[in-house]
Amino acid sequence: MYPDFRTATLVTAALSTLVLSAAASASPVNISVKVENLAPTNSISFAPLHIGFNNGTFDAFNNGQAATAPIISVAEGGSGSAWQPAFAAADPTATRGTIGGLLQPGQSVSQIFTVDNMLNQFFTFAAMVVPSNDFFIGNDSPTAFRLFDNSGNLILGSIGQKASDIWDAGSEAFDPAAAAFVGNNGLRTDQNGVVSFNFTELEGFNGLTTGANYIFDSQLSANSDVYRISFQAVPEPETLPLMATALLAVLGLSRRRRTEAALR
Ligand SMILES: [Ca+2]
Ligand SMILES: [Ca+2]
Ligand SMILES: [Ca+2]
Repeated sequence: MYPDFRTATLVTAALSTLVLSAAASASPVNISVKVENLAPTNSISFAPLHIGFNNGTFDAFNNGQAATAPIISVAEGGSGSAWQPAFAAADPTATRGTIGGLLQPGQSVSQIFTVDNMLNQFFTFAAMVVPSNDFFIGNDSPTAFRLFDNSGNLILGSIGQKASDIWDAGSEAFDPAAAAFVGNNGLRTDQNGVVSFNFTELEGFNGLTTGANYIFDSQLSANSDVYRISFQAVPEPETLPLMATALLAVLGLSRRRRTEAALR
C-alpha cells in the first residue's frame, strides 16, 4: 500500500524537523583542520600545532609581557606540556588537541575534530618555530579568530601567518648550540625578556644542519607567508541513517494504525 495523506504529512513533518535541525547546525559538528608550512624550501619548520576550539577565555600570553609557563612549554621545545593543562583549567569544555608532527617547508597535515559550535566559537593555536630557542606562532588575543557565528555556521575559512607574525617568547637567549633542531635544545640561558615579534633572528641559524638533514636558510622577509590553518565542515555520515530511521518509524506507525483500524 502507498502511504496515505496522513503518513505523507507525518513524513514531511519528520523530514522538515531533521532538515531544520541540520540547517540550524545543531552541535556537535565535525571540522577538518588542515595545517600547511608555506615557508621556502630549507627555511623554518614547525613543531606540532596545539589547538583549542574554545569559549574565548584562555589567554596564553601577552605581547610586551614576560612569557609564563604555558607558552614557554610551546616556545622552548614545542611540547605544550603546560599549555594544554592551563587551557583545560581555564576552559574545561574546550575541544583541544595537537595536530601532526614536525612540519617541514611544503608539508601539510589534516585532522578532524568534533566541536560544539555553540559553546566553542573561537579558535586558539600555538606551535614552536624551528630552528629556534623560543620562537612560536600563536594568537595573542583569545577572541582573535571566531570560527562560528551565533547560529553555529562556520564563518572562517583559514588563518594565515606571515614571518612578521612570529613571536620570540623572550624566555631563552639566542644560542644556536642550545636551539631546537640545530643544537642541544635541553640547554638554555634565561633571556629575562618579554614576548615580542621577531623573525630576523632566525637568520642567525643560516648554514646550520637541521634535525631533518637540510641546511637551514631563513630567506624570510616580513611579508613572507609561513603558515596556514584551514577549516572545513565535514558532512556528518550519521545524517542519512538518521533520516532513514525517522522515515521508517513514521511508516511503521502508520502501518500499525491501519492494521489496528482493520482489526476493529
Ligand atoms: Ca594575550
Ligand atoms: Ca629568545
Ligand atoms: Ca634550548
